[in-house]
Parts: sequence; structure tokens; C-alpha cells
Amino acid sequence: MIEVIKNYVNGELTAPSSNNYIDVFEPATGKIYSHVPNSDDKDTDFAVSAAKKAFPVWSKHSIKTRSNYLLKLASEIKKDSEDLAFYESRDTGKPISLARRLDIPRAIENFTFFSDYTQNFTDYFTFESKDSKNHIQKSPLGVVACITPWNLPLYLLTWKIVPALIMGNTVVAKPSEITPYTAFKLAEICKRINLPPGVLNIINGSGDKVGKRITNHPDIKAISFTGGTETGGKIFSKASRTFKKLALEMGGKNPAIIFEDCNYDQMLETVIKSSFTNQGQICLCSSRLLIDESIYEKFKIDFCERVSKIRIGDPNDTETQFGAITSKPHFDKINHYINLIDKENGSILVGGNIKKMDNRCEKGWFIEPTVVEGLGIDSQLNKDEIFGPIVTLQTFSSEEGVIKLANKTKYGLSATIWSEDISKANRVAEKIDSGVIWINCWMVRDLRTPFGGLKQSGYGKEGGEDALRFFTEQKNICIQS
Ligand code: TXE
Repeated sequence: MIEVIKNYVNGELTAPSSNNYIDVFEPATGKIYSHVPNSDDKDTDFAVSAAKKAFPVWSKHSIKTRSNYLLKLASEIKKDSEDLAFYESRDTGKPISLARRLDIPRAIENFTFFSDYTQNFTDYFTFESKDSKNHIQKSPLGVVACITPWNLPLYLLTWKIVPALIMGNTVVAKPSEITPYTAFKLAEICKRINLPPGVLNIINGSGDKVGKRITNHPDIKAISFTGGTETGGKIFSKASRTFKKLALEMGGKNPAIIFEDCNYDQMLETVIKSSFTNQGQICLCSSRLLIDESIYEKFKIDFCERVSKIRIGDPNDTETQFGAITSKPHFDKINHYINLIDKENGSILVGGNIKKMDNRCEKGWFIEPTVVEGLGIDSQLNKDEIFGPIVTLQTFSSEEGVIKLANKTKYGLSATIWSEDISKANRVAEKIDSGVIWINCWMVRDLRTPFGGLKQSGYGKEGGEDALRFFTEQKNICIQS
């Protein structure tokens, strides 16, 4: 039976006013399993007005009170962890083991982290001089919007809504129409804990309708967005008309820089993960592997051998390491790049095929993890964000050379550097134009740190202090001494 997802507006689960829906597919089977509201301007405006109405009371609560509500949500998510992991895996095609290990625990941590982090938050500070006394007051913005993508649905939704809510804003959230299910379950949890109506509203639909209306709505004060650079650019240009605050987390083409003096086994193990976790559909995944030419042949053999052993399978199977591609259009996009490899004079070392599956998954969208060498620096495969299971190999022979190579992209999200010479690794890190750089590790996150890309990967930062600052406004009240 096809399940019907609802919007969550003003504390109620509601159908879209037009009664229009979008099909939601299970990537592992290629079959429709639910319908999500195809909301329009009227639905979006209703969500904004509910958020506006809830703001005066919610913003006057103490951080402690707001945090108590949010911790209740976290504890309900924890109770429902196993179900939520199943739903996330069904919606995205990721292995259930990954949803259990990463997506749901991190969603819970987003709540507990911001709750702890804001314990000692003060909403004012002062500057005194011989001429004046300045009282600086921090206040919530009002109604803010969070627009999120399909690769880490609940993880990224909670990463944005929690700091927004804890700072006293009310929220209109728009999950990806491709993977809306765990947001719907979060809405049910909000009802279960009696979150005051209008504080959080979850409005489903396409970017073209709901996303656009959010972007030009005069009562929305800020948008926190994660998604593609092209979409980020559209939001940037449209939102400027109403002078919204923006935090845009966008694409990446992340280098992994592998020096010959690295801890080889640790590097190999982690680079496999950084390349292919979530089928390569994490904005932080390594997609360009830059290898010291002195170890290139050895690395190539060892890496390809390991890649060929990655267990591709039904995401429901706990042994599966690598699942399906999240949507058919994205599957087509990745195949387009696979077809380009030959034309761009690259050679496929491993993978490069659609993976034919049996039984339940025979119509699913599976692509083998793919490793390519021999492509030019300016090839599309080395320039474009593919956001899938394709990595390219390139060699380097000097520190300056690899820095140049790493920076030869319009993106600047993340990079990893592998070397046991920490002063060299730090020297290189300083010269790499990326917002997040990992030395001898990957995806190790301290949520207090600023998170976000440089160049066309990011505009504004998330995390820790930056998230709190983003979701507040400051006012200076000056009295002459
Ligand atoms: O993302 P979109 P798409 C990259 C990746 C991928 C490409 C396109 O390369 O192939 O982006 O993916 C909403 N106004 N990433 O098209 O469109 C949309 O409904 C306002 C990188 O699926 O950016 C969804 O909720 N909102 C990435 C959200 O934006 C709009 C994660 C993201 O969708 C909108 C995902 C509009 N005009 C894709 N159009 C990362 N860096 O994490 C769409 N949306």
C-alpha cells in the first residue's frame, strides 16, 4: 500500500490544499512507495503565518525551556532509532548499517550538542569607554527557513532546525521531495511531545514551488540551505530582494592528497570510506585522489583490489556496505559521467557498470564503485561535482605541484591530507582553499568547529558559535557616559 505523507503546519498533519502529490521511490527497488505533498504558495504561506504567530511566545521562553522541548524530541528519536534507520535506508538507498551508525545517531547528537552548547549562552554583552556605555543585545530573527537535500535527510534537517529553534526562532523546514520520510516521522514525534503549534513547520514539495516561495517570502528572515551549487546560486540571487540572511552549503570536488610518507594501511582503509561511503553521495567525500608518484603503482593495485571487494547489496541487508543511488535522475547523471570516461581518454580500473541485482532489487538503481585514471586536469570528470561513486586518480611529484592540483577547482569544501610529517601536512593544509581539511582522518567532526566551504562550495558557516550567530540578530544600545 502506498503511504501518504503529510505536511506539518501549525501543529497539525495536513494535506496540501491542491491535493497534489509527488511520487516517492525506494531506490533499491525503483518502485513508488509513498506520495509526498506537492505543496504550493498557499501551503507555504500558511506555514509561514503559523510560524509567525508562534514566534512571540516561543522567542520569550528561556533557552532552558526551549532546550527541554528539543531534548524531548531527541529522546523520542532515540526510542524510534531502529525504525528511523530503516526509513532512512529505504528512502535514500543507503545501507541500513550506515543509517544506524551515522544518520540517526548524528541527528540525536545535533539536539544534545546544541542543548549543551547553549547552556551558558548570554543574550547580551557590554562595551564601556570613557565616552559611552554600549549594551549589545542578541535576539532571534523571527521566522527562518531550512532547506535540505536528499543525501543525509534527518541528519542535515536537524543540524539546521535545532540551532534555529534553540535560539528562539520559529522554523519553516523544507525537506528534499526525494527523501521526505524521516522528516514526516519527526513531525509525528513533534505532535507526540506537544511541541507548541507553529514552532516547527515542515512543508513538503518541489524546489520550484515551495523552495522558490520560501526564497521570496517577505516574512522569512533567513535561509539555511544545503544542496547543489546551482540551486544555492538561485537562492542567493532571489533572496537578495528581501535581504535575507543566508548560509549556503553547496557542492564539492574534494581532493585526497596522499604523500608517500603516510601511514599506508590507515590511509588505504580511510580513503576507501572517504570515496564510497553513502555511494559517494556525501558532499565531503573524496572524489579526486592525488597520489605521490613514487607510490602510485602500489596504491593503484591495493586500492582497486579493496574497491572490487566492497559488498554491494540490498540496503536492508546488514552485511551490505554499498547500496543504491538515491534517485533516477541522479543515477542517470552518474551514468552520463561514466559514458564520458572513454571520450575523455580515461581508463576504468574498477567498476564503471550499472550493477544488475536480483530479486527485490532487480529494478533498483545500483552503480558499481568506479575508479578511473588517465584523465586530463581539465576533463569534466575532474572538474564537475558528480556526487556519486566515481573517483579519479592523478599523480604528483612535488608539494607545490599537488597544492596547485588540489586547488584547481571552483569548489572548496573539504580536503584530506595523508602524511606522517605533520609539519608538511600543516604547511600544505594552509595553502589548500577548502573550508574543512582533515589530516590523516576523514569525517571526524567536533560540532563546535565552523563548518562550510570556500569558493563556490559555501557562503557563511554552520556549526558551534557560527550557527548561533547566524540565527540571531544583534542590536547596540548606546548611552553617553
Ligand atoms: O539538489 P538541489 P539536487 C549536488 C549534487 C547533485 C546536485 C543536484 O551534485 O547532483 O546537487 O541535486 C531544494 N529554490 N548536491 O537537484 O536541487 C530541493 O527541493 C529553493 C550536493 O537534488 O540543490 C531540495 O530540498 N530550493 C549536496 C534542496 O533544494 C530549491 C546535496 C536541495 O536540492 C530550489 C545534494 C529552488 N529554486 C545535492 N530548487 C551537498 N553539497 O550536500 C531545489 N530546491
